[in-house]
Amino acid sequence: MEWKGKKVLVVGTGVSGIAAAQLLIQTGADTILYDSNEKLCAEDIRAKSDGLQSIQMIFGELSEDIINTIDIAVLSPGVSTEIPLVVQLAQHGVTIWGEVELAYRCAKGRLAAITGTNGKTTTTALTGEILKSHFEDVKVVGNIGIPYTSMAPAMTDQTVTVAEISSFQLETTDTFCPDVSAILNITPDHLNRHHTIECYTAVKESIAKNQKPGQTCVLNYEDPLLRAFGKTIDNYLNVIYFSSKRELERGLYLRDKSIYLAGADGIQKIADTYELNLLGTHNYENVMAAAAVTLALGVPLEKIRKVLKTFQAVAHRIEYVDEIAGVRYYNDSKATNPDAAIQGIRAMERPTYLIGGGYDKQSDYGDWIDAFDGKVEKLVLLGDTKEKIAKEAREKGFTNYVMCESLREAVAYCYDHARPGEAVLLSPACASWDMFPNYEKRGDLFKEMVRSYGQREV
Ligand code: UMA
Repeated sequence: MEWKGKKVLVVGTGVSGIAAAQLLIQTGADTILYDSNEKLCAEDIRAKSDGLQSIQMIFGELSEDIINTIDIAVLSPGVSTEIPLVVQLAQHGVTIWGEVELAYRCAKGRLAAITGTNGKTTTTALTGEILKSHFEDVKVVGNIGIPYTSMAPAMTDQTVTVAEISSFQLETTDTFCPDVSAILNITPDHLNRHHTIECYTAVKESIAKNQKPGQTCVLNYEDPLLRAFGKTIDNYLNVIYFSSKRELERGLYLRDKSIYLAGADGIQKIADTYELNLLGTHNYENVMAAAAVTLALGVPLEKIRKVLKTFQAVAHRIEYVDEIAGVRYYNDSKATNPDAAIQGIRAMERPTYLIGGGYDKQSDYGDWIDAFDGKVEKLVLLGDTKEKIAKEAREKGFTNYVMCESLREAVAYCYDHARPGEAVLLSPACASWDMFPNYEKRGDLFKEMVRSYGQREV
């Protein structure tokens, strides 16, 4: 490995940092594991992670003396390239890679990489299931929760990998080059990190930046940014479009509740939407993207059709939890931005107690509030953004909200007030990081509370 014997600094001790450090140690790098959180304890990290017994760990400040010794820094996705430490490392001539870049340099076999503002976890999970129906060795990695570095050492030339790749991860790629890339959609998100929609779009589109002639890029034809991007790459890449709004001469499209593939073999039906366990137009787009990616990797259409009929929605995405005293509870904790939350409220067919608010990513909530469409019985707000959302709601004439201090209080409020025939939806339109380590923990607490109320009713 090109980093053998080099001094490598891993920044972040979350799942990515730990996996990156383990890979580096196995492959002969002189590794330091660093985290800006000075409250962390080396013994705790060693106790829960194999192979880190003799690694140097530093928390809090990183001294100039140490920085001077570093050859390569591997950043966790949550670490921005703009923080003073990373700027300082770059000024010292240190090579900066993301955890994904490190993994890619070590990985083998073929790779499909999926990005987009929304739908990437569902699409990646579905793509993984389809690939598993045809290939022996399939790995599903990335933002979905399994660090790419944790799987890379076990890959062979026969491995087929599907990676969910976030904008945070793309920011620090260099040679990363998937055989098949897919960009599902681009709407404003993570603007506190990427600043402008233009920068965010450029980062998302960089998933295809190293792709070579003949490789494939799957794009949503109905996203104006992506259609424009397609025109800039279709002279050398195999661009496959999908559309939920019109028939395409070539590509995949939704028409009259069926999904079709139009290509060299004419028009073939892939599935009727009633056969799918995924609901909503956004999910049909995810299905089309997964089918396009797996077709490009050589999976026969018949196998794709079979998996589509059995695949279930992923946890935390408009996930039905329980019905208690005539009230249905749904967990959409994965709606970490307004666009995803719009899909959550659109999917509701009952008057809804909507729990929203969380970490401030400087989003605009106007379109989300417009999508309430008379369905929101009460907006139950919490988190850093609660005042901001309340203000935007008032400006739009929506005043039917209450403020809560915690998710526990919000769920209790909904349980006390929602009546039979109504629904309670946790769909925050914000990340969870003001109150939880991640959206899964937020959704798990919601489900745990709902289930405990269910027990009470029995
Ligand atoms: N840290 C620093 N300095 C910083 C920032 C963070 O030292 O400037 C430290 C923190 O103190 C903490 C650690 O870094 O100890 C956390 O690292 P991390 O935030 O990168 O989290 P990981 O546990 O490594 O998880 C990451 C992804 N997290 C983020 O992108 C914020 C996970 O995506 C991903 O599943 C995992 O890698 C495996 O690839 C989560 C996510 O919320 C699900 N992603 C965002 C989204 O989907 O919208 C992009």
